[in-house]
Amino acid sequence: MMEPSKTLGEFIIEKQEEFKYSTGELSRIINSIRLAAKVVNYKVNKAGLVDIVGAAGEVNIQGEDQQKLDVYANEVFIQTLINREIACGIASEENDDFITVSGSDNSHNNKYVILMDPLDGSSNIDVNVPVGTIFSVYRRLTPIGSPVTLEDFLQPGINQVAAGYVIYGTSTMLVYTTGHGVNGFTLNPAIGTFYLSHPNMKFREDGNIYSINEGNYIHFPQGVKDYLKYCQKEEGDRPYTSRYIGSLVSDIHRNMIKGGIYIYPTSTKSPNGKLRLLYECNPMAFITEQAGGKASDGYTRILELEPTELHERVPFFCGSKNMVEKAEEFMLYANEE
Ligand code: P6P
Repeated sequence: MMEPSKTLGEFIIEKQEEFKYSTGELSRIINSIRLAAKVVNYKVNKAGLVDIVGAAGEVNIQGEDQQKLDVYANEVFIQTLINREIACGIASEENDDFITVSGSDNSHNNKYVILMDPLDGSSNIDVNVPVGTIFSVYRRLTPIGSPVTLEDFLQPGINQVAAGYVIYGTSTMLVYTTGHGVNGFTLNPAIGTFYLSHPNMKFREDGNIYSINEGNYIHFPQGVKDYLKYCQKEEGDRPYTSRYIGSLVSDIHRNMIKGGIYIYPTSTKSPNGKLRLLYECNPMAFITEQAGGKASDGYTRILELEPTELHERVPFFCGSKNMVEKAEEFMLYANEE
């Protein structure tokens, strides 16, 4: 008989000793993400029933004020993290400034800062396209017992102690790393339990999928234009296939499984790119590297970039190692001309 898959809870207990800090802390971090993901999943999957649940900003038939789903998701993740007494600070795409969490005893004794994009790609909800939650976890730098400061959030990605994403798709998955590989858990909605469905996820070194919004082609840097022409040329295993969902978590999740590269470059419309370094690029880069892939801004490793602002944007090249390196070659060559 097939061995029943391990649950997320059993996996956390089994892997606890890999988390280099206190034993209970990783559990509390991932367990709070797990709970919030189930709550948000329920709401996201109901979103299509607008006339029953009501569209955002309207009052539904129960007379409840409808929140925008990304606002709702933000509140669920923030409150769940606060309740678990694990975070001393939280930063979110939905909040201009970071949130100081003093703890129930007002001691500021919690040790971790969590940065997140609570519902990335939320504009896709109305057209039933998968969306995601992205989270990134650091140990605070400033003394325990004092209020968290901006310095605790502006850490390079190499300092992350955990990172992951939830993808609300045809099935809901939680995929995360604590620096010892990447594992994916699929929710069984009938019983509300996540099961280990994708152990030790790996990016293929090569792939034939490129994910980029070619509608911005004329605004791209020359190196990106040259790389796209390379992808589309009849030679060897090319032309590659273009697949772009417009939902970062979905595009990277597919590329990790099938092999591929995701690019959001600078453009004249987005001179620093569109994606946020701290709570989109760094966590996805940590996961990508842990799965054997590569992530850069076209020149420099994402995880080594020194952040200067909470919501700063960077160009993002992420995916199969050989594909990212080929794209970086074109970026370098174009700069030398
Ligand atoms: P564009 C969603 O808004 C997002 O942040 C990512 O999830 C996605 O990959 C990208 O932006 C899509 O941006 O400009 O192609 O619509």
